[in-house]
Amino acid sequence: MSFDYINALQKKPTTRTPIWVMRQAGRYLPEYRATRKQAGDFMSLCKNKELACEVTMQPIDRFDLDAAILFSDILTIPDAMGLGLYFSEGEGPKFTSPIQSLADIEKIPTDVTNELTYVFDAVATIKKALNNRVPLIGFSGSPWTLATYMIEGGSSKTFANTKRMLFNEPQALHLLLDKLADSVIGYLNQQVLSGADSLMLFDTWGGVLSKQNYLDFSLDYMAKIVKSIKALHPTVPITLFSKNGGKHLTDIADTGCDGVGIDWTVELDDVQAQVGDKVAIQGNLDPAVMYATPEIIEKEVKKVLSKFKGNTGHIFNLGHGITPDVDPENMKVLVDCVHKFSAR
Ligand code: 1CP
Repeated sequence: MSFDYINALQKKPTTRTPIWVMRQAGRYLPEYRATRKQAGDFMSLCKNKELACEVTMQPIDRFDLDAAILFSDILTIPDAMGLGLYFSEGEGPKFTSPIQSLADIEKIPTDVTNELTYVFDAVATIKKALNNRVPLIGFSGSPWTLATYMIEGGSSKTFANTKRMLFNEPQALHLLLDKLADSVIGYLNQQVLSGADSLMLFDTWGGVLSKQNYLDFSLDYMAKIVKSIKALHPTVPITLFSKNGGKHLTDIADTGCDGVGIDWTVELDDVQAQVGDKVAIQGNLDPAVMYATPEIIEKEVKKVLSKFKGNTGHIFNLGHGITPDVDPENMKVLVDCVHKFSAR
């Protein structure tokens, strides 16, 4: 099997620039909204392997995408650690028992793979349904990003509690991050054993840290995960994505990862000049371009493609997830334009 998505990550020749889109399965698709309604709530959808498989396949059936991504969430690990995850309508994720002290951190378990078998079952079910059409991406949140949700008790704008712990009790935060890194290693290892062909770490909130704090509290733990997974599965490509991480790209590329995800606040040619010899680059169309007309989308796609030099090492994506109010027809325009204008 030869896939442009895997080949691009490994800098092998590709027939065209591969594309997948963060949140490609989700609320912008009417068929997703229907399955989600059938499941009841979001976590029930994640915990039902047939329905998780169904929504993973929906964008693959509709568009000519080059990879599928497991339908799940990054908050499965904190949920398995006993924090009580729930989704309140319109408010995003919440925890009934957020982390408030060192004592809370000492109590949480590290080996949670037994609580996450529903995720591995979903991976195996999706892998079978894909029947080698396209590769399957497994994923986890980064320890830092997971820690922010666990300490804030949900989404946050200021990360006040997490940063308070970072400055007042750095050792407590390091203990939590250590436990999370070990959990993530076990989690990703099981995803590969169940059929994931490639892995991605979402560090959505890495960009809110200063340089040294980013290195110490986010990147170090991602580097540990990369090293451990590479020792177990040397040929499985790993992509790291720190949103707003433009200042840290050379540090990220030095972890031994295969791909670096970038958002739209950096220029693809600058990034390629910095790290293009070491890693493949994933990105970086502004997700808001998806609100524009097909003609504008085509123009913006050409702009991104023209910034990358060479025939491999670029995986097209948005700089962050596709938003729920995008017209699905524009997703088709995007995918087809990327392929049409990058054919070798
Ligand atoms: O109502 C619904 O249907 C729930 C919306 C939703 C969806 C579709 C959530 C809740 N999660 C997901 C799926 C999801 N989440 C995937 C599936 C695969 C795909 O990409 O198609 C993935 C990879 C994630 C990862 C995820 N969850 C991240 C990292 C990536 C990113 O977007 O930055 C984060 C931060 C989360 C937390 C989360 N889960 C859900 C929401 C709405 C959020 C974000 C909350 C916030 O902004 O803080």
